Amino acid sequence: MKNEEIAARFSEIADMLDILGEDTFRVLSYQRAARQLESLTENVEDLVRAGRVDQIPGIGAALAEKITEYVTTGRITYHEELRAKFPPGVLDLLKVRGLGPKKVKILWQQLGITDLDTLKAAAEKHLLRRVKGFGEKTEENLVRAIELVKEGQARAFLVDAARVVDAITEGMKASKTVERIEAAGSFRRMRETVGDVDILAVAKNRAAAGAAFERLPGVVEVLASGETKVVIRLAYHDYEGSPRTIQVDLRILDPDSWGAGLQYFTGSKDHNIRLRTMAERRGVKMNEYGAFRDEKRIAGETEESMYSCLDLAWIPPEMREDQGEIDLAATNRLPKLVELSDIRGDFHVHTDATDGTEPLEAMVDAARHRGYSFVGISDHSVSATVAGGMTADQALARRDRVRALNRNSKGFTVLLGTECDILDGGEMDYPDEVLKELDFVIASVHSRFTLPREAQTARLVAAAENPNVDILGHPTTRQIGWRGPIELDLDAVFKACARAGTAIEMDADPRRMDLNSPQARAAKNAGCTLSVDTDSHASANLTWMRFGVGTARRAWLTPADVLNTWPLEKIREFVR
Ligand code: DGT
Ligand code: CA
Ligand code: CA
Ligand code: ZN
Repeated sequence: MKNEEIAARFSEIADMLDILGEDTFRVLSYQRAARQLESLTENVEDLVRAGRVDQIPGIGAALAEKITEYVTTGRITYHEELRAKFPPGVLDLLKVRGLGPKKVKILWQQLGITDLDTLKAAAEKHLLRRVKGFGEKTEENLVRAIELVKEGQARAFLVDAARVVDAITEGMKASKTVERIEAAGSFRRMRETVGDVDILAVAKNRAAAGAAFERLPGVVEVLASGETKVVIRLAYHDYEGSPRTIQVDLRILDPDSWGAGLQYFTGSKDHNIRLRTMAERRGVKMNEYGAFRDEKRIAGETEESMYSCLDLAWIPPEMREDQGEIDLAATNRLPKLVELSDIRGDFHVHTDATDGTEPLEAMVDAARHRGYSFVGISDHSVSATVAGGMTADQALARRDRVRALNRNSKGFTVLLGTECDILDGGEMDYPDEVLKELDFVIASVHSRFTLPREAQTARLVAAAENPNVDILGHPTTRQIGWRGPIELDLDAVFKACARAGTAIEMDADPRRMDLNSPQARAAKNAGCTLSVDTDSHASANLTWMRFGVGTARRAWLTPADVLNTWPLEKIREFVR
């Protein structure tokens, strides 16, 4: 939808006006409009076509015109005019945690800092601490915060890579130049971020396939254009609506090398090196064209053949990280990994009662349409003020509404829970009597991220040990490109969870992926149960489950390890 793209532009306009010191009222009106567009469930393109843009609450004639302009031309002239007033790079400064328009204005106009690199250099040379509003602590934090932004910019979120892959696959299929097409690389292995997208294809006419690839919508640059390999840079909007680019490699394979190519270009590099070493010991040479013994080809057409020629079972791509998977494949002990179709529900779903954008009933319907048998509603508790947390009374008042929904739905159950804040010392934000009344409780940290390691660990351990807490939400609180993990002895938290029978979340919000796959694997090995949730704030976010499951597979989890694959009766027992 164009909604996010326009919202991102309005919000950038607000920031630019703010930096330029323009009228607060105008800044606020763009901010408000951006929020309206983000929470709008209708597609703005439909509203423009129906001539109903000015009916969006909070959008006056001037803003309606800009929305129409973007939908019809793909640009907002006013946005571009404002952008021209800024050296490229200045707006990147706003992506740094701790920097708002006021501080960016000072950095740019008083110190002449116009991009992340010069800002980092200035912070390292301690040039900022004397500036009003900065100080020593801010300066120290900035260096790490800038690194996080740069890491975030260098790699795409998995959800965005998936959209790029889908668009390319559809575009190439529509061009009718390829007989076969599939994504390999880190995307196929479901890494939480993707450096570049690797696409493999089979084509009778290679030149025609290459040409079609170079002409795909969004191509901004052709970096290489050969018979077997074409490399492009593609523009796309990330899931938050911000414009970005990504490199895409297309490799055109011979049909009898398809399996070899798929195996080779899926990686990981470490997995491939281990495999090749094993092959060499058996006198087999392996490369992207096939497997060969004494110049004789023994495999290559299918990926299975590349493994079976070494007496190995086929290894799921998510496991190919050289973490012991080849030994398991050699002895037929590969785990039966959890699959998307095993998932019976989602515990972490917000509604418009707090910071979600859709009513409870809409989220419930969307979950039911995914074929789930339950959904857990987990809105914020009162201390989560920025997220519009609910009082205990408000939380409990929804019980009747949920009972009514459950009375009228066969085979589908709404569980009414909470995402309850963990307070400074590990106490819960709602009293025990309230937590007991709810079907389940996710406990999460949303404040005091900088507590020292010992205190932070004790805080999470206390929450995990609270008998009313069922799931520890996004345990490290890291956000890719924004905020590092809290200082924590994760092993101690895992032990506490295993002991207390509290599940640990794998939050599949694209920025969070928290726990990530190595952490989740450690949690499983410590005896914990995991809950793979989307932390949805809109019904469209429920689709993130695919990536949560991908990450769970990277952690070698089986359905037994994942709470939300269990039958509802067993789940009820667990949360009781
Ligand atoms: P990325 O793009 O940073 O997210 O990670 P990958 O894993 O997609 O890495 P990429 O795009 O450089 O290469 C794709 C796959 O191709 C990689 O996973 C394994 C294979 N590959 C690339 N270069 C080499 C190499 O020098 N040796 C071996 N054995 N495999 C390679
Ligand atoms: Ca790649
Ligand atoms: Ca690549
Ligand atoms: Zn949360």
